[in-house]
Amino acid sequence: MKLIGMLDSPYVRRVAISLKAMNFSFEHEELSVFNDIEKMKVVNPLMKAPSLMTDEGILLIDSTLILEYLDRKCNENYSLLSKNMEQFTKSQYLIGIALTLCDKAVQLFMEYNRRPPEKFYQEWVDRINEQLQAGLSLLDQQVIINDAGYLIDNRIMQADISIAVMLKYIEKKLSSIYNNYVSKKLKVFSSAMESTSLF
Ligand SMILES: N[C@@H](CCC(=O)N[C@@H](CS)C(=O)NCC(=O)O)C(=O)O
Repeated sequence: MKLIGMLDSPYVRRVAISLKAMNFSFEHEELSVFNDIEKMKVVNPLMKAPSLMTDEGILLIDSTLILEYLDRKCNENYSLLSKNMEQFTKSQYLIGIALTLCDKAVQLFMEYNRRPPEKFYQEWVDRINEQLQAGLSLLDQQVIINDAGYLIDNRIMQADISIAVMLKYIEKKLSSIYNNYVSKKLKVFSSAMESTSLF
């Protein structure tokens, strides 16, 4: 399998970390959707990352669909989604918040770094800021770190990975949001995850 995309993308990173957690061997081609457009178009004409080329030569797009494919393919001991319905539902809930926060964080970064200043869209930026603050506050209320240091089970699962990569993206790209709106509990969780060998 080959993963295509840059690790500064939270979506690419969640797939890369999950591939390792699921014990897959894979190649990684670090192509940027902005700086390597011509090479990217050859791999994926839709110019989206992550893209995953399967061993059968099928190109999968969208981190959640890629992870669903990998979860079905992996040895079930390495699955990152619980078979227990209560844990699974909690996990999907937390991943939903994490992915929405990823979307909003990427959109805000684009507003500040890609949109021409004369086209700056203040109402949209205000809306995204409100969504980021609401999502981070909700996440803080909903996250319970267990004695093993994880959120769903006694080992790392997809919710842990998705929340951790989202927090790191915000820390690196939107430091004022991170400093002002990410709770102490979430910062401690992020540091703990980032210090593990998978990350
Ligand atoms: N929902 C998608 C989002 C992926 C995404 O937006 N990736 C960005 C890079 S961080 C991208 O491909 N941007 C280029 C574009 O949207 O045209 C996923 O989970 O994979």
